[in-house]
Amino acid sequence: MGRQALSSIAILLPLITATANAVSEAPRPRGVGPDFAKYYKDATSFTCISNPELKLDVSRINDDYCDCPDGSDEPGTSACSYISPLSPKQPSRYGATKINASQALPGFYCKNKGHIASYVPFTNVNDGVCDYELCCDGSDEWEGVGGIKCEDRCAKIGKEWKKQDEARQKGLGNANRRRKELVAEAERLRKEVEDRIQTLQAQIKGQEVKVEALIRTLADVERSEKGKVVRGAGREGSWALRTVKDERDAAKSKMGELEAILKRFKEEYNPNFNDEGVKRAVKAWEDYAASQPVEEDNSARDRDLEDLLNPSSESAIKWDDFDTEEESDVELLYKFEEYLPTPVRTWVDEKLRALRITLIENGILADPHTDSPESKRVTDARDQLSSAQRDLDNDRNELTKHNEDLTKEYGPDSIFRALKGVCVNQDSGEYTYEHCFLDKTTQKPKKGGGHTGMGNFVRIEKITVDDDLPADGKGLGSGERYALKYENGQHCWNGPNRSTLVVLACAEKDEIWKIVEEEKCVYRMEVGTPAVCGVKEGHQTVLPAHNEL
Ligand code: MAN
Repeated sequence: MGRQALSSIAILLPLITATANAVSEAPRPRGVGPDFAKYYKDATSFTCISNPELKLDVSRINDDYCDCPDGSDEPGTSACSYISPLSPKQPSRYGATKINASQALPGFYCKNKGHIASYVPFTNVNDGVCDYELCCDGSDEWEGVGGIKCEDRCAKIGKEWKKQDEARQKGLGNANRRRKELVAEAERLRKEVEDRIQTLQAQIKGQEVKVEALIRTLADVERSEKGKVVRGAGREGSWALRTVKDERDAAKSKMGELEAILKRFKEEYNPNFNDEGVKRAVKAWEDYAASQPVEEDNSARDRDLEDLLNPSSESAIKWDDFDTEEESDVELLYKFEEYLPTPVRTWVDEKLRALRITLIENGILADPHTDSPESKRVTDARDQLSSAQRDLDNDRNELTKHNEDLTKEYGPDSIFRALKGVCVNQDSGEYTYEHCFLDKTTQKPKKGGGHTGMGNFVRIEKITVDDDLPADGKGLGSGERYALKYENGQHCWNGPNRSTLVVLACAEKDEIWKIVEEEKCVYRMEVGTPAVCGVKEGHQTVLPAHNEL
C-alpha cells in the first residue's frame, strides 16, 4: 500500500466513527463525506457551501454541471474538478479544514467499507482508472467509463493494512519503550555528571590544601639543603686534606730554600760596593728574619696529621661518616674538628677556612652562591608538588568540562545525552558512512584507504521537512524534525570543509536511511531513531497514523 493511501486513511480515521453515527440519517448524495452531510439535508434546495447567497434546486446536485463557485453542488462527479483541484496530499496532510479556500470539499468520499474511509481528488472521479490506493471500494468509477468496472477490494486491502498496522503499532510500542529507556539513561548520565561535580569540588578543596602544604615543604627543604655536603664528600675530603698538606710541605720547602739563599746573600755580599738596591734587599731580609718566631719542632703534629690521613691508622678520619645528606657543612666542620687531637687542632683550625674553600672549589661542599644540581630531597619535594599541582589542574579542568556539559543542549528530555557517541553505519555507493551521535560523521571508502571526516558535532537544530514517506516508513515524512549539525570536517579540495546535516525521524532502532551529497562536500543524512518518537514539537505524536514505523 502506498503512502498516499495510508496517510489519507490515517487522517480520516475519525470519519469512520462519524459514518457509523450517521447510519440512521438520510442517505447523503454520492461523494459527500459525513463531515459535510449537514449541507445536503434539505430535501428540496441546496445552498452552495461557501456562497450561501446561491440556492439551487436539489436536482442540480451531482447533475454533472458545475453551478456553485466552490464546486459544492458536484460532490460525486468531476464536473467542478477544474476549481483549484486538490492536491492528493492536501486532505491527508492537513485535513478538510485546510483545503484551498475556493474548494468547499476535500474530494470525492469513498466509504471503503471494511477498510478506512478516504477522499479521492475530483479529477480522479470517473477517469477510467481504479484508484484503489485511496478508494479501495472502487466507488470513484461509478459511471463505468469505457466499460471499466472497479471491484470492491476493501476486504483484502483492509486485512493487509490491519496486519501492517499491527506491525506498526508493535514497532511504535518498541520505539516508545526504547525511548523511555533512553530518557532514563540520559537522566542517569546527567546525575552521574552532577555526582562527579560534587566529588571533584571536594577533591579540589583537599588538593588545594595539599598543594599549599607541599609549597611550604619545598621551601623548608630548599632552606635546609643550603650549604649541604654532596655525596662523595668522604672520598674527596680525604683527597683534599692530603692535597692541602702536600701543598703546605711543598711551600715550606720552597720557603726554606729561599731563606737559605737570602741568608747566604746577606753573609756574602760586599758592603763596600755602595749599591742602594742591594742594601735595601739586605735590610728587608733582616727585618723579615727578626719578625719570624723561633721555629718550633712540628714533627709530632705532622705525624698526627699523617695518622689522620692514613686509612689503616686507628685515629684516621672516618670520611664515610661525612657521606650523609642530612648535615650542613657547618655541622660537618664541627664533626671534623672533633676528630683532631689537641696538638693539631689549632693548626687545623687555621687551615679549615682554606680547606672549606678547597672543598667548595672541588665541588665537595655545596656552594650557596652557585647553581649546583639540587639534592634528591629538593627534587622529591618539587616532584611531589608538581604532581599535586597537576592533579589539581586536571580536577579543575574536568570540573569546568562537567559544569559546561550541564548547560549544553541535549534535545527533548536531554535524550541525546544517552545517544552521545553511539555510532551507526550504512553502505552507500563506494563508501560506508558512519554517524556517531553528537560526535562526528565519517566517510569510509569500501575499497580501503583513509577515512574522511564529514564534520564534528556543533549543535541541535529544528528544521521543517516535506517529504513523501516510503511504504516501509523509513523516511522523514513532513513536519518539524530534529536535526544534528556537524561542521568543520576534512577540507574539500577546491571546496569547503565537509559538513553534514543529520535529520532525525522516529524509528524502532537507530539507523541511517539515506545519505545525499547535496553540494560538493555538503552532506545530508536521514537517520531513524527512537529518540525522537512521540516528541510533541516535532509533530511526531501522529507518526503511527502516518505510517512512519
Ligand atoms: C571524496 C568524497 C566525496 C567528495 C570528493 C570531493 O571523493 O569525500 O564525497 O565529493 O572527495 O573532492
